[in-house]
Amino acid sequence: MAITGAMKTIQCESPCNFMVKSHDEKELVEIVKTHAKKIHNMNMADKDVKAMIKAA
Ligand SMILES: [Cu+2]
Repeated sequence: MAITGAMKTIQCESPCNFMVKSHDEKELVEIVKTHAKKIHNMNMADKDVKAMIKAA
């Protein structure tokens, strides 16, 4: 079983304060894209989401 890299987080810039944490960047991107669409009616590109990723 391999743990790849450090924990990564994304926090929503809007006042909603939505926050996701994962080791899996792909999973992170999917969760944030779904959130952006559902809550903010925003279509985000993968690269836009990746630009928001921070190491936890
Ligand atoms: Cu949000």
